[in-house]
Amino acid sequence: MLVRDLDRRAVLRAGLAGGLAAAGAGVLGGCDTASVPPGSAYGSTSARASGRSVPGAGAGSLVLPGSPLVARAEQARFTTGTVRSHAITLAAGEVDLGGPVVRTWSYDGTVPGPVIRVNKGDTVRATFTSRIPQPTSVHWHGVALRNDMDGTLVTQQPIRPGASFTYQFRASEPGTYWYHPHVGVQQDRGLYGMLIVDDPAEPGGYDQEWLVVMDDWIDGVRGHTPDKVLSLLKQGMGSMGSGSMGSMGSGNGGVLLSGATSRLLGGDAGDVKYPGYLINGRVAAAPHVFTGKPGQRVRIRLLNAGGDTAFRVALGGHTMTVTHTDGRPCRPVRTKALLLGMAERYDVLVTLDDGVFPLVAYAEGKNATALAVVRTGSGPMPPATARPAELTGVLRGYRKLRPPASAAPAARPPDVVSRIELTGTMAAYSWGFNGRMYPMGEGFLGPSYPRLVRVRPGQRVRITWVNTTKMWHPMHIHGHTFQVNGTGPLKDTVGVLPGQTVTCDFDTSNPGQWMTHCHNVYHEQSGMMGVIGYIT
Ligand SMILES: [Cu+2]
Repeated sequence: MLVRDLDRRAVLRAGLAGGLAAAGAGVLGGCDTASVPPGSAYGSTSARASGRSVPGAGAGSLVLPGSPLVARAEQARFTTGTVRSHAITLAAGEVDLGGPVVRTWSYDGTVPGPVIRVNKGDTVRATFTSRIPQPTSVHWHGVALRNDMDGTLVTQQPIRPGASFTYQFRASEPGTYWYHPHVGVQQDRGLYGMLIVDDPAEPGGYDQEWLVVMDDWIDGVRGHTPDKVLSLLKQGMGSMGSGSMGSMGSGNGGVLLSGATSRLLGGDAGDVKYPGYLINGRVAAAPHVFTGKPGQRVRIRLLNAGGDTAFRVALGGHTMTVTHTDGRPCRPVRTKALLLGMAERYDVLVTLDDGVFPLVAYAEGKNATALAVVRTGSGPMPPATARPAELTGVLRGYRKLRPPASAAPAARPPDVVSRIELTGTMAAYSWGFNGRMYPMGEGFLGPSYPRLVRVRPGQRVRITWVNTTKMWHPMHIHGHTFQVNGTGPLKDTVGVLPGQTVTCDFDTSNPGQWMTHCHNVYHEQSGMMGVIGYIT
């Protein structure tokens, strides 16, 4: 199996098993575990260091992206010395979604954007030249990379229209990642692509590999743009008039969604009614067709690149074996279907049967599907509306997913526990943490901005998300992999249902300033975002 042969040294290097965190105490200078004073953040942060009480000491100084600690952490990462260069242009223009032609923003004129693929330890050097009319940035979702290459507005100035920026970082951890802008709601246009970091030592055990990227689509359809959707949402769902739902393009009618519910999501399924749902940039009427031979084993890397839609995925006639959660190894779990919140990834293995099969992504609670097709033999194409029975066999929650012993972090009580309430309502569209909305309009945030959580290098941190809202939220932490609910899967994005409490444990082995936010792009851009700041 993949997991048995995982390179344990790589895991240690990432600090997942305490390796870099422990080593980092020396490298990074100091490991003061009782140093997060109450009141230093607007979350109810408390420090618990071996039962000691918290000193009311000073807050320390922030480790900013330009800090020597960031450069030193990069130097400590595994490297092959190989540099993989890419040049990508952000284009505004027409893209064919398999029939519908839309005007949108994309990387190199394709949706999804180019796949960036490197080996573990290679250096990614990607130059982005912007030909879109808004400032932008590129975030490398899930990668434990150097902080100044994280592509957020707390780590860099945005890339202006006409300008270029080169991201360069060591990709030291294998996995399924993706890249997208971290400015505004640009991600809900065509701006997303996959980053795959291969481990040459991993004995695949499969014959083929397929990439499956799901998306909800509205940009360029009948004059809609994600920016317009956001402004409609901010006017408040409470203002939504009745009787206008049927017609796209008349006022807010047809764009804002109410009454979409899903038991899997604990209630309200989403805010936006999309006119289309895509797999690999294609509508269901013109699906991408994967081909193979009966009996072949295929690794499928699944990504939900949507803005406001969870997808339930199944391959008709097949059972999937989950091998990776957000790019991290997990003990093999067999399931008929998987639910992916926005930004979540799963790698699965399937053994192909003989025939033609629908690979369906059901837009959870929204009564629509995206489609790809798997062909290994003769037979008619499945209908665009196919809904295989396997969709009902979905893996519920994260309880069955666990890392293998070789990848599990060493047990350790947290040094810092930060309880953060997810707050806000649909009616007011006032999403935030602990009742506070992130000040979106301020642009680049300097060191004076209050941090949601302050941590020091070498700590075990527990973030406890408490969802007080009536909606689910896929919560993402930049630059780190966390373990869900103590012994659960290793992830970087975790769905938190209404009323639920979910914990995320991670080691502070990657100094810098890291965004944490809901990956519903409209919630994020309405204020459900904050910064986890390293201090020394
Ligand atoms: Cu949210």
